[in-house]
Amino acid sequence: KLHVQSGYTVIFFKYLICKNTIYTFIVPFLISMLILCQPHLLLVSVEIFLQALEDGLKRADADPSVKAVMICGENGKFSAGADIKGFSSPKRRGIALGPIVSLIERSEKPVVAAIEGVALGGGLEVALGCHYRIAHVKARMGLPEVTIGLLPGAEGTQRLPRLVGVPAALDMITTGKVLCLVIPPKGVKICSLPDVDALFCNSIFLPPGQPLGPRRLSLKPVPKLPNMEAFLSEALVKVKKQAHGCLAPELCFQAVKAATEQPFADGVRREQELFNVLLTSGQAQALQYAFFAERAVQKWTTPSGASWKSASPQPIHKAAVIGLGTMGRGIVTSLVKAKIPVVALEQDLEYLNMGRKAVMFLLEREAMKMEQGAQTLDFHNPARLQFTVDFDVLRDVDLVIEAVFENMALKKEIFHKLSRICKPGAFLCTNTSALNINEIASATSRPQQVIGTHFFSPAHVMKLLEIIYGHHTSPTTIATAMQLAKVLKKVGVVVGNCFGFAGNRMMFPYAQQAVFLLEEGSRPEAVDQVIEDFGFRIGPFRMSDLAGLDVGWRSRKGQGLTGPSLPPGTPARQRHGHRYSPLPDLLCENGRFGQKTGKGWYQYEKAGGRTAKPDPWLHSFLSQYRDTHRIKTRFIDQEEILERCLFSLINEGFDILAEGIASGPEHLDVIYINGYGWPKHRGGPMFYASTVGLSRILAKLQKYSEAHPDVPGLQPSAFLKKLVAMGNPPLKEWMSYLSRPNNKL
Ligand code: 3H9
Repeated sequence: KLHVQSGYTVIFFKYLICKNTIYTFIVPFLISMLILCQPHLLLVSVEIFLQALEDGLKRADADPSVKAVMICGENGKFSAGADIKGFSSPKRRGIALGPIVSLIERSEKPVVAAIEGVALGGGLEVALGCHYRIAHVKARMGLPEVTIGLLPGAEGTQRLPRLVGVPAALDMITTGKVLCLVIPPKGVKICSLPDVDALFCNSIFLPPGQPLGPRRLSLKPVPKLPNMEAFLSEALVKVKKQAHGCLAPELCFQAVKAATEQPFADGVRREQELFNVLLTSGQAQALQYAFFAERAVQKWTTPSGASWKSASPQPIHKAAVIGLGTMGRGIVTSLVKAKIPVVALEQDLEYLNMGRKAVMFLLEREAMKMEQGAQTLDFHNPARLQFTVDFDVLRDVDLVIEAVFENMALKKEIFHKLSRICKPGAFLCTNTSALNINEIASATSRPQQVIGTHFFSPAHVMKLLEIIYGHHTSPTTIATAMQLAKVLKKVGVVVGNCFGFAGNRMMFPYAQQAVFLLEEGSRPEAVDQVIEDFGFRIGPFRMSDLAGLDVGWRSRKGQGLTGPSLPPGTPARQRHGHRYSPLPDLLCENGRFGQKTGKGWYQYEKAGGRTAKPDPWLHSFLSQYRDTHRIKTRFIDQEEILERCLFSLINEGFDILAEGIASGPEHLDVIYINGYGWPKHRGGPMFYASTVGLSRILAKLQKYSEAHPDVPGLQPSAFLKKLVAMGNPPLKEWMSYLSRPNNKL
């Protein structure tokens, strides 16, 4: 009879004693190296953990009354793997988990891993060393080392292929995906842990005295494939293609390949060699920095002293989205996926019907990707998703996201209306990529509940949510928007209010340099190539063609930089005394809006086509343009392309930090990695700057600004100069060199 007590280990222990067939020796497992998911969980040193595990195993082996060992976690979690912080400490680098995993496997007594919650990285490798693995139906397992620039370094690359075969092991190890491996048998409801244990234990331990040899994974051969060589070479091509210059996936591949070619012990040696290459690589440091940066930005603060510690989010039971253009459609889809009931509103029935069709199409596609998706999302149910043209329907929503196009007058009109109609507690969010949050908030009677939520396209896919507080935005409103980001499975980053906020503001000088480089002699494909070789998913011109050149054109017309409002006599290549390139405007005047028109910086097979081909028309247009403006064409090398684009972006980042728009360099890095395709293995622009060296960046900016004195984006930031003068301090100290936070709000 199962005697249920409070703790999981106790339940298990009692169960086995009652059965009177076997005794358990429970190794108290989750200490240091095994980090649990909750912040309150204990972190103890790797040394203590490994020693405890080794001592426990030896004691169990020596004690004749112990018949079996079970390794489990506490508080519903097995293990999240090695302490990632430990990898940067040279002292801790030498400590090896692999030999302990081998020790587990060599044990003469059956060792069982009882997995609940997560078993990740080193945690799963421990489980692979056990003779049996039992798992809760909801347990999640994976080897995510690749995502922090490493490979499973405790023999996991050698044991996993022996357990699940090469294709599945390669997939797991080279992508780091976390899987729910246990599928409940047909007709079995998902049961609580004690039931599952009982179920599995019977089959594992009976009959007692089963030989352990066949249970030791290191002794098993790697399952053969009829076409292993061909399979591996195809897999390598795929891995390389998806890596975008990141080293870890390819080395993960090499380690698994070693398992297919060499005996276990040699494979382990190869794994170690490759692990050490990665461990000391800058990429691992960058990826581990990114892991912690993503968590650090959750702990937001503002220059006025508001912070995550004191602010509580309000629950969002129902939301509304205004405008069903590209952004609105994605936002509605995101909310439905997060199971938040949504009202979707458009200005008239024609737009509403178009929007409804598009949203349904996106949701059908998302549902197909999900297991039991359609039922779970239930988006045909009007209580979950309602379409309307009537603002009155918004009376009972807790939060509204306005996503109409970037027009201040229109946005203000909508906010004025919302302020009258929505219930007093409702939060009003504006999805804008640049407009002034304070001005939008001024149209309402509740500016404290107005906030910017800048989604990235496609909004149901992109992870970034830039959250912009205005002058009057309350801490509760910020906390609620951050909570919304979490519920939508996005990374929320809180920033201050300025034109373009943090992300786009840094993007302006980058995009500007890219166009200036064309004026001076380069070509779109040359610039894109350099940026993509650096690791960006897509270069600035391919990006511009994808997003549509008309978007920026409309904005520049609105700012009076081009079009009918441009004062007559304005020089073609100058605005407000600074260099300006009319090239993008000229392309638009020629009807070249990018992919949607089949022509932009590139040519496409047809309107809406995706394959960019260099366009001879554009090349001759560029040379005519240079002739007209008497620009001497020169060869521009890769170094100059990279430096002018990236260093001007970084330079703007320093200004943003100095102004208190972002509260730390990690914020800018998280924004760039999650919203702008910055290669994660380079840690984000500010981290990259720290690896290049601030003095070098400053020297280069000085050189380029001397050559282009009319380009403000190349004038080195005062904050950058200060940091260089202070001796190039490490990134985590940068903010301490700002005498006081100076918010421009
Ligand atoms: C490895 O195992 C190498 C092996 O091959 C052995 C080689 C010899 N280390 O994410 P959360 C912290 S490599 C240090 O917000 P969630 C995290 O920073 C490792 N800290 O919670 C945060 O701290 P704070 C392979 C860690 O519930 C707090 O815990 N393993 C670690 O959304 C809560 O985290 C991985 O890559 C860690 N390993 O998600 C797993 N894990 O509160 C990485 C967490 O101060 N971890 N923290 O900000 C994860 O994927 C998620 O954290 C997890 C929980 C799914 C576990």
